[in-house]
Amino acid sequence: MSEAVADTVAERFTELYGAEPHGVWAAPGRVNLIGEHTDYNDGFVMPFALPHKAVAAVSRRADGVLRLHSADVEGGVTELRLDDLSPESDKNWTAYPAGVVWALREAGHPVTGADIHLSSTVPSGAGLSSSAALEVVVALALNDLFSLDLRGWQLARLCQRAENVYVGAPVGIMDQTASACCEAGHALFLDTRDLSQRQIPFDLAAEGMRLLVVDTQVKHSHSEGEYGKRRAGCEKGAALLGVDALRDVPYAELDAALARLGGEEEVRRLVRHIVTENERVERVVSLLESGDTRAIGPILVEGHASLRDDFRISCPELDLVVDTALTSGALGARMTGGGFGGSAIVLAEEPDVDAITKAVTEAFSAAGFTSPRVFEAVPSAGARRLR
Ligand code: GAF
Repeated sequence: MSEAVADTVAERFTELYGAEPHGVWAAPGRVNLIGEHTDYNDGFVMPFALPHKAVAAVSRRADGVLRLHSADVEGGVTELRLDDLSPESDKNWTAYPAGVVWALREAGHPVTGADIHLSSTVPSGAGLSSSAALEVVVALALNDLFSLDLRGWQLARLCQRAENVYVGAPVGIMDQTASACCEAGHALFLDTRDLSQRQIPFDLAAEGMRLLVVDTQVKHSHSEGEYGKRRAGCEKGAALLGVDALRDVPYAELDAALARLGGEEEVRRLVRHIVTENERVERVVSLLESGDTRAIGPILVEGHASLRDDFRISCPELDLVVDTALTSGALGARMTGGGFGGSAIVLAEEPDVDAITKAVTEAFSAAGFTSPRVFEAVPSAGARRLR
């Protein structure tokens, strides 16, 4: 399948730039199974890669010019000079690939220019990391073409810097690491403090289950203020508690920590979410490792309640997916990703999938919401060279 996509993207590159690309690369979007908003608190996350991916045909240039084109956006080729790249100067999609080039050069890597044509099947604004996929595919291509010899986690760090500084979105490290490092058939247990990783086998089909993604079609953006406010609130909580990051508050000491926060009600809620969410990730990992996959369902539901009530980043559409899926027999469900819209995940027995999909679709229609997009998420490969 990858090869056909690679050929199509390479052919379009050749039409645009008049020569064949030096190579074609892919980087996927992700869903996060559990561990939400923990990544900028040095905590635990557990994403897996989607089959949906950004594909880039790329050639090296030596003249300090960057040319960018996307099959997914109206408009022609954008031409930029590397010396002119500057943070937060670009509010278009081009800021993602240009930001990666900027971050690589700023870190001292000898990138001298490139022609890039991109095409992505990761839905944008759906909480499925379409931005990280764009960043990582460009980073991996340039890593190969300029022989930079950077590892997946190093590329992820550079992509995060591109997004934080160049694009101006204060995101954590989960999405870029997921796109760069996930493996097919596995979820990635990632410690975002030191980026240590464990690939956890996650083959639901073999156990008669499915994981559905329900894209509510409510668009979100992390450069808008609410994500940054949550992040600032967590940092305030860590400062008030005298720790480097909320990761350092042990679950067993949560009550004492909350008591110390006194009247800081908003901060207390954020702290409670982060500390309990880290503990939920650890529980999910140990259940999956002991083969008790069905038992993760209720933990997903706990996670959703915490995001809805304590972190306050759900929305009526996400809550409706979770409530309807659960009353229709799902094993578990929760919002996934940054929140304020985007997607939910639903863990279900295979025979229940159609009934759950129908119930959610009908509930959306009855509520007057835009019809959701429902698809099965199969843990897929991370970033790689296609040709
Ligand atoms: C977004 C961010 F990009 C991630 O870094 C992470 O914080 C996530 O929201 C919430 O878990 O996807």
